[in-house]
Amino acid sequence: MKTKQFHLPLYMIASILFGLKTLLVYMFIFDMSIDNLMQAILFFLNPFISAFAFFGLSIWFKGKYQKLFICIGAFIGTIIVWANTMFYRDFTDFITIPVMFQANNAGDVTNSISTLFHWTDPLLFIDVITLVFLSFKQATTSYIRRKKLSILSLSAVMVLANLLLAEVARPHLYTNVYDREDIVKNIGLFNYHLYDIGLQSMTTSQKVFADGSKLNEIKDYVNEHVKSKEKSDLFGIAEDKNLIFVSLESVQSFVIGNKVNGEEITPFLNDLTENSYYFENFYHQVAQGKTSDSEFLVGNSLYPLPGGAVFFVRGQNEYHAMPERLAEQGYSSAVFHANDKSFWNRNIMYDSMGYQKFFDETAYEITKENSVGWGLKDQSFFTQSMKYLEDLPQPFYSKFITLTNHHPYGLGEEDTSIEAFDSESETVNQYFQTVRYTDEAIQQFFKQLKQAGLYENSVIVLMGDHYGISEYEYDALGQYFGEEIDAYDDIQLQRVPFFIHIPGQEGKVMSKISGQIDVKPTLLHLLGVDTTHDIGFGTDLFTKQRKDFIAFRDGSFVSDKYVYTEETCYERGTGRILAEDTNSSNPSVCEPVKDQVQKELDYSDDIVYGDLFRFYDLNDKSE
Ligand code: GP9
Ligand code: MN
Repeated sequence: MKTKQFHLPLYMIASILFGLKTLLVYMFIFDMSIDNLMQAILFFLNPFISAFAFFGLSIWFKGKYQKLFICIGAFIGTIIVWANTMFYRDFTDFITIPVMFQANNAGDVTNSISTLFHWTDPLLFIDVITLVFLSFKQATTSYIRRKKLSILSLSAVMVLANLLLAEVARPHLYTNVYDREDIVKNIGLFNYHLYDIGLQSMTTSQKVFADGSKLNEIKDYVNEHVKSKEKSDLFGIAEDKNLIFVSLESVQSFVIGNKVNGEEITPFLNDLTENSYYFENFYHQVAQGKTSDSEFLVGNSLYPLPGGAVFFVRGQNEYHAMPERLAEQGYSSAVFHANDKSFWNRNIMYDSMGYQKFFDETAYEITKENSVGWGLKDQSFFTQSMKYLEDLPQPFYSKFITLTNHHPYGLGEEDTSIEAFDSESETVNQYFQTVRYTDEAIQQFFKQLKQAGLYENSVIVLMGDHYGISEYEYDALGQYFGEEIDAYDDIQLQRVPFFIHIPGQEGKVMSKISGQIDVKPTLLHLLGVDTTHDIGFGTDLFTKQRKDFIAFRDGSFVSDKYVYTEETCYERGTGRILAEDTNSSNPSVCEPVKDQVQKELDYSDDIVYGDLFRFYDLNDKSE
């Protein structure tokens, strides 16, 4: 009986093992930068503090229930860590509550999940197995129960100290959140999840208490800082023409005009830059909602949300989206996308945005032969779409969303036209081949439009929806570029192609910075639609006087002169560091823009969370 005294109590063993495991995940899976000494200390300690605070609770239970609490707790905790590692590999981000409710997407991501799974993942459960084993072996730990109040106080003090010191390591951590990584590395993964739960409940109550009063302030801001005062020369140039918009899955700008193994990656798109308006510094601005966020930006000229996909979180709001605005001008509208209609909650959100038709996977004949990866191959997708497109009442606004160039970028040999790249990452290697496939699919679609007699009378817009190669693959992508990819390069890599092809017009390469937020006013103006009363945060890209920054959801931005990311201000073009303002007492030239970016993101969130367009009648010109 005496030896029992030397036993480390099970909750202590659990805290050490679980803490250590979480720390290893921080170090080897999550790519988190350490900004200062305090942060380094918290980074190493917070996994143990959280684990101790949690497993310490076990001593409030008696006998075998203590062990049960510890084992089940460790198991559930491990599932949470594991889910985050899988999610991180794809999104370089942490799970949020709204993302979890996107469960309908689960079926479709199984393919990706199997590639995101790593053979080392089962090792995450070693501590759980050890704890179960020790529970059977170790004598009862109930003698510890006498200490329960001291353990509880110690936990509370440690957690509180962690939360307070985090504010020292990263000032305004809780009030000015733009990067979930900041929260995780300072207060830990589990506290982050608790924080997220609190945040989500707050935003839900925001809608309940919202009224329209904020809209006037937002409208004044938009009129003063966002909208151009004059019309562009191209206003109305495509009046009454059909608008054919193609969302190019995961296509980034770096492939345009570039080669792999000596061969052009996108020969058709390269040629298209010669006779289209091609925006070479156009940035995607999506957050966790990926493709759906890009659709949201384009449709509304509003920013996506800081957590979760707005398609899910606010799928039933009132919007004044492109299809609705165009319907007022007599346009019909349709979306073509050969996937499950509920993916990204599209069926619900498309109604809210005013799309009249949605040709989802049930509209297509999908066989083993004509599909790969996520489903129907793009070439068959376009071919099968033609009959529906030809039947649409004209003028129409149609949106096509491609799918083949989606992570993990698998393609059968019969569809592969160029050699894979040679690096340590299969994802990167195959990416070039599936991008080429998309290029060929677009070329074929142009031909089909000409054959159907639709080409001449349409404006064709092509846009990359978001990045295809995540940060997780930057070592391999760096091999392609022949240099390491740093934070500045990362922002440059968020450029996606944007083409406006107006048959009969020469076009031009446009170099000024631009982004998905600008698409709605730009296209509506080309079609001659007045947007004086619209509220949005983008500018017509053909006007001279324009807002001079592109904001990203995490608060970083690109402006004409500067690039601001990861709390560092760079000179745009050279990448020279101008200031590393990890604390606010060291202001930099980026500061004024940074404040405006935050203001705009907040205004956009006010509109979306508060569902403020409920209170705004676009057609009541007295507003
Ligand atoms: C799914 C497709 C891909 O329908 O749009 O979505 P993503 O994973 O890129 O957001
Ligand atoms: Mn996508």
